[in-house]
Amino acid sequence: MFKRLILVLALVALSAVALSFTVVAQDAVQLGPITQRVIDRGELICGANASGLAGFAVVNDAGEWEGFDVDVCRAVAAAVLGDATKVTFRPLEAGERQAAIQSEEIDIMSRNTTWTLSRDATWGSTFAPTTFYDGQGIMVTVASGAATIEELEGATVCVQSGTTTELNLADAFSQRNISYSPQVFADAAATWDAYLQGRCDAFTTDKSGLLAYKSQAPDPSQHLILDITLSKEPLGPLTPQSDPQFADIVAWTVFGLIQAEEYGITSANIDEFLTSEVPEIQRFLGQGENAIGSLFGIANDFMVPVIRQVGNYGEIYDRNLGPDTPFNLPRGVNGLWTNGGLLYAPPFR
Ligand SMILES: N[C@@H](CCC(=O)N[C@@H](CS)C(=O)NCC(=O)O)C(=O)O
Repeated sequence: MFKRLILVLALVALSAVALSFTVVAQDAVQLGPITQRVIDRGELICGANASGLAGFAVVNDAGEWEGFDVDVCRAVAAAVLGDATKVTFRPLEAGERQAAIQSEEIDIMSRNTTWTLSRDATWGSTFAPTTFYDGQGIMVTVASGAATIEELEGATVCVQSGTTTELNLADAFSQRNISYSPQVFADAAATWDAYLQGRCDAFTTDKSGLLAYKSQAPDPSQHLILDITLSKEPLGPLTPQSDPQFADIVAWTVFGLIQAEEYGITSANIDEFLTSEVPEIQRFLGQGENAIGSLFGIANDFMVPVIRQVGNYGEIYDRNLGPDTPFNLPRGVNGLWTNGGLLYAPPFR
């Protein structure tokens, strides 16, 4: 009898402790200013590529934004608002990016933007995990006869200002003692037009950008992307640094896209996974008693609308850059770590 009383008292004490933890956990989650304003507005404002970058950010014939970078913003809208369509895209030229992040006229930027130390420090931004590992390349006309960077001695190179491209170009040529003259333009369309009009011998940007531009050339077969990579260009979304919680939401949405691919969870089969009894899957999808999204103050099962409406990383990649697109770009370093690539998500626990 006495033992039973002790047991009951112990259980009561334990549940009181558990209850107070629950209360503490709930109290602790206050929405940060960006998450709050996105929810109040019912829409995410996403900085995007201004001139349209095929495969990454273009407005299609139906007037809708589409592309790899666009889908990253759609995924974040689905995570925070449960609706991937609630995004307004704000076109940004390369040189407009710092001001757009600093003034917070955008909530997030997903615009072929390279993560660098100086941007992290001086833009007042927080970079999310890299969504596309890229590198800078060089394109020339087949007519130029050049096949290597060394053959560009004395060449004129078209490049856009406000980019890492402009800085890397100087490094790459001076390091090899190759003389060149840069033709620098503030907007992408002018840079590309100058190259097409023969005002430059070469055009340089991220290799993803080169593929996009080449696909839009009047005759793509007249252009050659040299077999050289000048730099590392880790591209990904970034947010103003005023709201670390929102930055975490963006980071974990990106990780969630990667993790969903690793688990084989797709927009087509997600319902089967919702009833999975595997603890790891239940946690990832915020099912049962597992606190996941609620720890950020958003829907506990935030990854469910993301995967259902936008798909996992592999689906996003294939839809925009994969075998059924004009790019047919192999995954390479943008594969999962389990396939020898660089994509790796930390545990959802
Ligand atoms: N990843 C590089 C380059 C990004 C970049 O802006 N590339 C140009 C290629 S011409 C572009 O997309 N411009 C489009 C625009 O400014 O609208 C960076 O972050 O600086």
